[in-house]
Amino acid sequence: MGSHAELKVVVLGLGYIGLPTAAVIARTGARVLGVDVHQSVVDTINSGKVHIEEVDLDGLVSGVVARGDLRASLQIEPADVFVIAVPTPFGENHAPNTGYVLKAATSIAIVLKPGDTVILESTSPVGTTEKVRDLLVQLRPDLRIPGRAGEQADVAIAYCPERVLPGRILVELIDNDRVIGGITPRCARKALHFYRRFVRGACVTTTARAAEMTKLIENAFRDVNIAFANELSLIAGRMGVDVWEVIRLANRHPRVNILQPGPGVGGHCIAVDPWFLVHAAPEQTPLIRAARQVNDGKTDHVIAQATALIEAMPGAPVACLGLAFKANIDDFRESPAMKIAAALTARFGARVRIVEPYADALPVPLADSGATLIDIDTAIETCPVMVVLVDHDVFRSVPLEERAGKAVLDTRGIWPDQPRVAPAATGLRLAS
Ligand code: SAJ
Repeated sequence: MGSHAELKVVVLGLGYIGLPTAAVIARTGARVLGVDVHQSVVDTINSGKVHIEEVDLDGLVSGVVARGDLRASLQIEPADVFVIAVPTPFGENHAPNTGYVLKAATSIAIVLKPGDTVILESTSPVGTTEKVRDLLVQLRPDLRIPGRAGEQADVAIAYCPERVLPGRILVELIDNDRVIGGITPRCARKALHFYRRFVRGACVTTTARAAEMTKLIENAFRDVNIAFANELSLIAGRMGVDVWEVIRLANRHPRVNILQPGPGVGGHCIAVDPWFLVHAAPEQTPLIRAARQVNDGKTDHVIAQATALIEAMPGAPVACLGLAFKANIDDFRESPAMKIAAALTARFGARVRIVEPYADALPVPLADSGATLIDIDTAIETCPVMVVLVDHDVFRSVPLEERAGKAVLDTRGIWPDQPRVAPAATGLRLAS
């Protein structure tokens, strides 16, 4: 690795993780090239703009692009450090697809030279970094590749998972601890040196396999714990108990910390990553698999509850509050709220009104459904039925007097003072 001022870094994949990472590295004075397969993404970044919404990202990117520290291209170039941040979706039967990772590694092989470091950040099945290593062995027989050439390798290969929370990416990129897994200990130390440029959190080294598994179990931990909360919401619904109240009470125990129930689990990580573990060890993962099913089943449960409520109020306009996969962000992909809203508009058409302060227009799956996008004030004035799907702050702050007479299905527990009366025909309790 050269001195700080002249370090050259290539980041492959300029999405929700790659772009912020590239920009943060560029801010340290490294010369960063971002590589993406989409011309529009490359053009947007080279004009100093961003194609994704993330707090403070626009200002950071425009600054580093203006200074010439960040450029984007379709073409890879030689560098000292390569960071792979491409997607790892799952395909049929929840089998992880590492095709983009291996394609990125193939392109790196063309420009790789002695002294370089290759780091995989994409969430990956255990063993993927070794696959990258094997690919490089195959494509570059002229180089001594680590783990195949003892400690006398020409290049370093490591896995370092991103673990940032959408909405707090720039803060967490700097402050979170990092787990850095090397193909060899020397690889881990080389990668550690790179992360120390911009990470204030602790950087802990381990093996590539352990680091890969660490990432998967973090998100599986959260999925299992949300599933527990969602299962509690179903039990509490049957027993006529307010689930949020009992969770709050149980959490007063010094060793209990139950998460929040909701309409299901969305986003691109927590609902996906546990499948990587289930796929790799199907016999050993009954709990992780059940958690996935509980969380997906909660979305279907909410659709059934909302349908019963709306049918019990014939003709009344219905407001669906929120489409995003979680509070206070504009990301509608893999969102349970979106799935529920789509099911309700498919059934009830123009009776359904959508309130989503983070959308300028109805997203594609809803655009042709007859549903309309309205603001929260209009919803309060015109909709006797409300289905709360996202806990955006703007919804949370609606006082009781503005919603007192309404039939409300509150899947997020944002209105604890809402009278829990449902139209008799539904037989529902509206807390969950
Ligand atoms: N959710 C609940 N109840 C809760 C917490 C969350 O229903 O108590 C739901 C949310 O509404 C949302 C989903 O879970 O639909 C996921 O939201 P999240 O805020 O838990 O997580 P993400 O997907 O935004 O980010 C996660 C984070 N992982 C962990 O917290 C272990 C983040 O640190 C990871 O970097 C990210 O996944 C990732 O990229 O893997």
